[in-house]
Amino acid sequence: MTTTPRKFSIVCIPGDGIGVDITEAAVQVLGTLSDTFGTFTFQFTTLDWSSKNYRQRGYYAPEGGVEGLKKYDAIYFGAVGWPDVPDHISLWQMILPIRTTLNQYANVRPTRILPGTVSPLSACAADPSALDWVIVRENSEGEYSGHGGTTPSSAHAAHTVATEVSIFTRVGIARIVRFAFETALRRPRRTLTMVTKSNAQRHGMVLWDTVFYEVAREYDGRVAYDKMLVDAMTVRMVTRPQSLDTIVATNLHADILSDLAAALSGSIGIAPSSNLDPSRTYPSMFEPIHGSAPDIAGQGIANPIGAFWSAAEMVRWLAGASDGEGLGAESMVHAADCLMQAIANVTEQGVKTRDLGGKSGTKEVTDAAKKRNAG
Ligand code: GGG
Repeated sequence: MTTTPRKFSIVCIPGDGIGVDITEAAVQVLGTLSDTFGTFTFQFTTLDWSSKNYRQRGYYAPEGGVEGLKKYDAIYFGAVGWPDVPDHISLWQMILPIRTTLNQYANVRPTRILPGTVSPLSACAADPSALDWVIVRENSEGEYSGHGGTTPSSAHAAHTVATEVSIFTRVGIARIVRFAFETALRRPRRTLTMVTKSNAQRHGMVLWDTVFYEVAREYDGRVAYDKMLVDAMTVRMVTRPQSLDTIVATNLHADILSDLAAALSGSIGIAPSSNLDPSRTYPSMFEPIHGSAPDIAGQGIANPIGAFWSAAEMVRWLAGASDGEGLGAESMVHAADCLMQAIANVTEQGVKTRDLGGKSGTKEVTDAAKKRNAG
């Protein structure tokens, strides 16, 4: 029996620096994957929303551009940031409006040690599976609310005062905590750790603690849970990685912890992320967590593994789209698993970029992943 392949329209925003290198590599790998399986196809559209664009025209996304993303099935994002544009401009003109406009309130960041790679943690030398975490980052509010101001408006005046107001809402906290519990339910260790700084920050962080324990009652007996202060959490990640599984934290705390997690797993170059709208009203966005790395951009040496892992997460997410009941969904989940296996085979066989201690370039790693996908 032949069935028509499921078709997905993917909008790629390579962005800046190595974002361009690794997005191109991910598109190639996704193409090989869909050819191999034959049950789904991707139609790619590329948008040049970049710092270069900003310098030439004064904007990253044109007016109405972010709204226009709603017509796609998913967004694949590379990296943003370039030395001649202040980082708060590149974040606030592009990536943050996409996350908030498209209701992508859950940012999911898995971390584990890939075969053939080395963690700096001694606890993982004998047992790499000791580090196997999913960090769930609140992605829509908190410290990234953008409220506050500077008086006088110049940051260079002798007595400048600036405020940075974090906004935490009961609705926003409850939905991300519930999402994290649901994630923990599907994990082998079924453990959730919630991270705040509620000893020092007595309003928003205390609201987080309160709402967390309210939601936790729904999961009593199904998920083990505990609470950490963010400073103590960094110590626990380094000294007792095996005691952690799923972690939920605010926008800023989880951003920092996930960079640490990536470094502890061997390199930030391998770390993926999914910006999800769990309601599936709008497209979700998939991007490696690393930035644009201007120092190695365009040299053919960027690690594309974080981009491939993000692509695998995109395929897994698209498998659950509403038209996918039955074999279509099963085949795509299998394809995502195969891509993850291909990544593991590539690193295990020593085809690694410099950040992982190897000598291969982006193209060699990409070709090796494509070959294993097709095999
Ligand atoms: N590919 C991810 C990227 O470009 N990140 C740039 C960055 O600094 N992002 C900040 C954030 O995710 O909050």
